[in-house]
Amino acid sequence: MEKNTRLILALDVLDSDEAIRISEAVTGHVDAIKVGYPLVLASGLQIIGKLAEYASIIADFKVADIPNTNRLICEQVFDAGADAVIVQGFTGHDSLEICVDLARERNKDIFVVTEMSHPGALDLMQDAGEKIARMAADQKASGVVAPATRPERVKEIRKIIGNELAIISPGVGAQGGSAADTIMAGTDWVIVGRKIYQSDDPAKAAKDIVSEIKDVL
Ligand code: O7M
Repeated sequence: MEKNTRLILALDVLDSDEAIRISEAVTGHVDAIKVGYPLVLASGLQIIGKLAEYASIIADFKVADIPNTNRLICEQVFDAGADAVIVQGFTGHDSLEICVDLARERNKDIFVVTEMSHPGALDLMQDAGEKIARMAADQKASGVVAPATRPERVKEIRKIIGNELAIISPGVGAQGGSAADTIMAGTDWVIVGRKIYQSDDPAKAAKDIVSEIKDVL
């Protein structure tokens, strides 16, 4: 994934025509489009190949199973044209390792969820987040997912993983996080969904976030 605008669009719309229209509109303003269950369940896995015409595709399936099942999932997602897959880290080293090995064979990326952005992540996930970040670094995953709603946690996670791994951060806009604060905390890319795809002018919404990011770099 090229690091140009440092913005990833989370495209959680349910209609494939709308997904294509928005992707076309934001071309050049985003470095990647994150596609997850909402869009894929509504429109089929082939949407990944269609959207790959506009940007790199990160498939957000938060893969969280035993190693064999994880491999079967990642193979299909890479075959469909995704450049990266997001996996959960809490399932442990073997479940992660099989995904990272497969991605390496295929020259693709794996991003590992550490601590999530919503309030409920404090119930259980936060305690495990730093250990998961360390595991992702040990396994040489491409990067981790850390919360834009808690820039101080992004800073902590950056200290743990160093500069070899990337950080991608959701929670900007609708969840209250700030793109500028998250970039300053050490994230590489912010992930933004509703603030862009629910806007009357998604291209302008994306452009505005990119200028906010550029202002603090
Ligand atoms: O900007 P939003 O809130 O409309 O969308 C945020 C997107 O990021 C949405 O697709 C969420 O599923 C996702 N996300 C989080 O919001 N918080 C997390 O902690 C993790 C993710 C995510 O992308 O996980 C990989």
